[in-house]
Parts: sequence; C-alpha cells; structure tokens
Amino acid sequence: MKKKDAPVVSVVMGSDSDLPVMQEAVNILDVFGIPNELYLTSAHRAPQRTTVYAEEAAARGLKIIIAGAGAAAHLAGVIASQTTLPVIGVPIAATSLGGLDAMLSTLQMPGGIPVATMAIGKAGAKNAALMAVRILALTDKTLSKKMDAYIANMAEEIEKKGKSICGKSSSLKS
Ligand code: RP5
Repeated sequence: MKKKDAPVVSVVMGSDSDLPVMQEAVNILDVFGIPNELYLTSAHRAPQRTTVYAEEAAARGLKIIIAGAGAAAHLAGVIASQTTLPVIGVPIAATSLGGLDAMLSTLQMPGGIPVATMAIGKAGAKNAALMAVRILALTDKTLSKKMDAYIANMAEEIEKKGKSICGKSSSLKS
C-alpha cells in the first residue's frame, strides 16, 4: 500500500506541540505501509472541528483512530463518543504533572465508550500504531507476516546487543 492511498488509520493530535510525540505513530504506520493521515484538532479549543472529524471518519474509510493529547486530555474520549471506530488514546506529558493528568483523563472512560489507552509519550504513540497494525493484521495476512518479522527483528536486536555487551548468546546452551 502506498501513502497516497486513502487513509486507513488517522493520527489526531490536540496541539501542534504534540507533533514530536505523535510523529512516532506516523513513523510506525509508514514502516508497515499503512495509509495514514495526520490531523490537528482540539476537544476544548475546537470542539466543532473535532465533532465533524469524528462523525465523518468512518464514511471516509478510516478504520482506526489514534488520538494523542496532553493536560486534561479529552480528545480520544470525545472522538470515541462520536464514532463507532476503535479509538486508541495516547496521553502526552504537556504540564507539570508529567502526563499523569492526560493518562487519567484518557484512560478513565465511563462504561460504554471505550478508549484503548497506551503509555504516556513516545512509547505510547509507537505502541498505538503497533496496536492499530495488529488489529488490521487480523484480516490481512501480508500485514500479519510483516508484524511477525517486526517482532522477530526486535528479538534479534536484543540478541545482538546482549552478545555485544555480555559477550554471550542469550541461549542457555551456549
Ligand atoms: C492539549 O493541551 C494538547 O493536546 C497539548 O498536549 C496540551 C498543551 O497544548 P498547547 O498549549 O501546547 O497548544 O490540549
């Protein structure tokens, strides 16, 4: 799949200041060849723009929405309340509370409206994209094989780094 194809996953962020974090999600989607789009809107500062985006998302062919925001982060929840698409939330450290505020705001959804909440910050953004890939891979064998290769590659990297630091294979027999 090429990037110019209609987007399947969207990466939405609450402020341009969130971009360095949310770029991690875009990078992973690009690695897996998932057509994606980046969108800026705010649950608080631009509620109408957020509503229009959420309401139109499924009809535009999007399958999964990743939403990252900091502070009193309501973006993922507000989007999830206005679409039936799966929404993956990324809490961002944007205040003196270091992201705990955003994590609780994103995570503690009332029963009925789910948001799959990831870790705070760049790891969360990366994992949000990997979670989206895993969901899509359920019905896409090519993508599933790519995910297998990605996971195998991570294990190989650990093996290599382990050998270089400890001078041994990770195998108990060696
Ligand atoms: C949230 O407020 C945004 O998602 C961002 O993380 C945080 C701070 O936004 P800026 O003041 O940097 O625009 O809505």
